[in-house]
Amino acid sequence: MTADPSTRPAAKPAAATLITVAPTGAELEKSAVPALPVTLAELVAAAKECRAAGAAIIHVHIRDSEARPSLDLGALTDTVHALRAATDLIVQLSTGGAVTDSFDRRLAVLDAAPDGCSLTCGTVNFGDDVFLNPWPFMCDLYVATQERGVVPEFELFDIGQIAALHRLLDTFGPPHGGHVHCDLVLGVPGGMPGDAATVAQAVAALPAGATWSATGVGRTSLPVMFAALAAGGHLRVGLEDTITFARGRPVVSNAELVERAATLADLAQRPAMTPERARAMLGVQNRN
Ligand code: KMH
Ligand code: ZN
Repeated sequence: MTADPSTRPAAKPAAATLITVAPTGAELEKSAVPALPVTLAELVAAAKECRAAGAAIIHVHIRDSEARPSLDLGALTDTVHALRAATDLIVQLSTGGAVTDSFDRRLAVLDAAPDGCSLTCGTVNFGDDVFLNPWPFMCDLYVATQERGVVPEFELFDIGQIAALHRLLDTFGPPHGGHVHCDLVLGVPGGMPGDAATVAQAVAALPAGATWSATGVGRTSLPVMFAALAAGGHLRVGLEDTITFARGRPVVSNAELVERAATLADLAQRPAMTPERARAMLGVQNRN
């Protein structure tokens, strides 16, 4: 890693909270989680509700006609257009896809011309599976984002991936838009644990000037949310990561997770950020 955390200036706490909603993911079955938006109509409806509740970014995975995860380019392009027509949310497409997706198909996601995309900074055990992100693929994807003018969000599932992020920036320079924004994903079985100490450890290792959000998978959702707010970070919520609102009570909709995040952000005196303000922070171009 290039930066010694002890010599970096303390990050200025953000005055507002960027809320990202990850409504669908690639892992859950619609039959097991009926609230999961899997059609374009369901996704657009969820996006509108989540925007009204305080979200500024939507992290998108799509499903095919049988609700299976898909990276179909035509459908991704239609999805980007539909979300833009219906909301002013920043549209971030997943390049992680499902663990079974090939690198070529994951790279081709950028052809759908989203505002942003996820870029995971290393391979990680993912439950019983492996989520593959070898260094050459990371490089190809990063350079493609720079060439296409897509703003990457660096997904970090483990502390070691932060070293890979530093290496990427040192090798290829800053991202499109000029600003580094990361998403700490904690609590994945095989990744970093979802607790406050790990949030603090990860944040201390991030590149100077980077902004970050955090999401805790499953039962780590609330501890990670509180830790992120306490440490001046931003939030990601949604059914991709959390299907239980409280013990024994399934999540009813993505919007209720965004509402809860926005309420906590209000209490922390850092209310939800508008998409317009998020665009300025992240270096995402205005579409108009
Ligand atoms: N579905 C996971 C294998 C991303 O969207 O970039 C990967 C994932 C990360 O969800
Ligand atoms: Zn995802």
